Amino acid sequence: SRRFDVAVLGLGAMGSAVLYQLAKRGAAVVGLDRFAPPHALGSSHGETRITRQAVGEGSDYVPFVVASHRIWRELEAETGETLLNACGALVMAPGHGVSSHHGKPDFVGRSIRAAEGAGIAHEVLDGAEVARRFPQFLNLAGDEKAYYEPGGGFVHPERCIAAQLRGAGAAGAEIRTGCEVLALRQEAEGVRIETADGPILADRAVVAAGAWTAPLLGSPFDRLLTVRRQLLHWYALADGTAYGPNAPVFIWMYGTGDTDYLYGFPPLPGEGAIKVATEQYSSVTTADSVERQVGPDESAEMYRLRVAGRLAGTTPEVVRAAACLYTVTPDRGFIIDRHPDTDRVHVVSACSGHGFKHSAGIGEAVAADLAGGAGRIDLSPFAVTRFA
Ligand code: PYC
Repeated sequence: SRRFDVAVLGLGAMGSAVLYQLAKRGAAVVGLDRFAPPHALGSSHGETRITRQAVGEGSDYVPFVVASHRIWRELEAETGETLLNACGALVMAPGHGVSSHHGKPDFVGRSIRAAEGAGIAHEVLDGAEVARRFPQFLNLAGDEKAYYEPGGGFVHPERCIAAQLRGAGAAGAEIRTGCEVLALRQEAEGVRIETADGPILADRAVVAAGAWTAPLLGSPFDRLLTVRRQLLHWYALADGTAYGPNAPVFIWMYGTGDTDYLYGFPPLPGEGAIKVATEQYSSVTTADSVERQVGPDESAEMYRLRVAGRLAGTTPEVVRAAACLYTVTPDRGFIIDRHPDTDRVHVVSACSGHGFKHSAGIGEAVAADLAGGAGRIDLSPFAVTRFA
């Protein structure tokens, strides 16, 4: 059977980007997914994902998101589709106490410093200014400090994945959907991938399997990664007038507890609803056992505890809800590295709930790393050995 330069396992945010970039470079690539991406069973669905270029999680991430915006704009020009909506991004926390986000204390301050360090256009706003410019946020404490990035906003994850898979296919990639990988073994001359449809041989494999990474690879990933069920809720708007054309995406830490926060998106045109979410780190699940239905009680509780009295014009009527998986590392950073024991296997996954905005740029960086040449970004901050 045909032998490939690279097999990419998992075609979500990261896998579709890696496949696309490798195919564009002329590599003989095959992409495998157990479902039919873009799908709603992993971590890359729900129509919108926040993007912001001053990355409070760490300035090491900034080159990825900057590259991603460039790639999405290029893809938009090629496909005529809208992938990135730069409606602005607001990150806000109370001035009293210290609020963390994604495990990073003083996330607003970190975002400001990341913007200053990378020369990203931004404004620092106080609570009064936020209230004046963004009337959708109700009952502000008044002492807020906010980071506002006019070039931030949201991306459409399913469209980005579909565009990259189409681009990969057009550049010669073979794409096998409905193809479950049963085992992966490094041999002297390459890797052998056992699938239900027979073996695949490649010089290298890129595992971008998200929540399926630990079940596939075992140690050390089974020890490092936890899968967390997160919920996305869409609430009907009784009155959308507060969400004008400049309504930003937002991360609003309204308290100082780790999960005293909600994030959300402006309503999409014609939608009449607003998508919001929070995060939880108190329970773990697995990709195969997770409850993918969202109970009405879960959306009702979210509304009561976090949305009511905070977002103008909303009602508790649930238009839609979805469960999404985070694959989380101990420091809530990423893993982009060779497998510690099998150097022909690369792991590009476990993005701890803040990966999508970086995905197109990571695809480019990983392809450059594998193929050699332009577009290299220092990947050492994402090494798996940091957890040794
Ligand atoms: O990466 O901006 C982000 C984000 C917010 C909530 C989850 N991820």
